[in-house]
Amino acid sequence: MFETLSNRLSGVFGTLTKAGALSDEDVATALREVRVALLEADVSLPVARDFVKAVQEKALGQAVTKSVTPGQQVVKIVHDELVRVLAGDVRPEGLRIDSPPAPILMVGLQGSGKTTTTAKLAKRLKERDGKRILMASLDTRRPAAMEQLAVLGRQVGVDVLPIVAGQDAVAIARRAKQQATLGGYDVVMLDTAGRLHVDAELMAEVAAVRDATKPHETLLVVDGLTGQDAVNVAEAFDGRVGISGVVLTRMDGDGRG
Ligand SMILES: Nc1nc2c(ncn2[C@@H]2O[C@H](COP(=O)(O)OP(=O)(O)O)[C@@H](O)[C@H]2O)c(=O)[nH]1
Ligand SMILES: [Mg+2]
Repeated sequence: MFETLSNRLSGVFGTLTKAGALSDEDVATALREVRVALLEADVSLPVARDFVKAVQEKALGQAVTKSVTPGQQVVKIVHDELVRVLAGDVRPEGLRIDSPPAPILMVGLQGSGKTTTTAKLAKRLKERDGKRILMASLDTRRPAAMEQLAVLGRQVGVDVLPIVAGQDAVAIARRAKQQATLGGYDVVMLDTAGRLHVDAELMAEVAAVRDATKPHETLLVVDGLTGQDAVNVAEAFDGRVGISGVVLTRMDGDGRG
């Protein structure tokens, strides 16, 4: 996403900085192209519109077209505004993992990267923060899912709750929490089953696990290539289950998203 976007913006800015004196018209044309570049990078229409409006106001306020290097000024305004939008106003807090064992519930659609992210996060908490982690797979739907987490656990050197055949998600979650208390773990990570789409059954199961375990964090894992639909998924999960954070996966992927 960022490569495509930065290529497009470089093109727009190249024209601007070469132009020397700028008319209001030049600025308006450039901003139209900025808007198209944002939309092509799958930025939502309201965000792109607000962005261009904010840049426009700042550009007019600083009487850009009368300055000596108008093109560079517009580029700087766009740059500052991009930084502002991407960074947001709030600094992210750390995970609430004091008062052990702290349950972290991982939720999301099937294939979004929950199991992979569970192992990645466990590795990081172990290595960077020196925490003792227990991971448990609540995915009773896909036969290989529990084994997948067990394999990842061996890879990153993190304990995984032993598999007991026939237990449902809530029973496994209870067993995981109990095991984490007895074993003196700092964090117990609960990797849930996903669905292809948001549906009532999935939400009911995740909500039941939440009620049984009282997670300190509920992290929604979303495939970063989903684009705008990620917002709908996040709203659905937040409305029904309540989420405390979002993890975007496949940011190493190409193109949109
Ligand atoms: N490229 C890439 N692939 C990922 C990433 N996260 C997960 N995957 C892959 O996506 C597939 C589904 O991931 P998985 O963790 O099993 O998803 P789950 O169904 O939500 O548990 C696997 O093949 C993972 O290797 C990521 O950040 N980047
Ligand atoms: Mg999984």
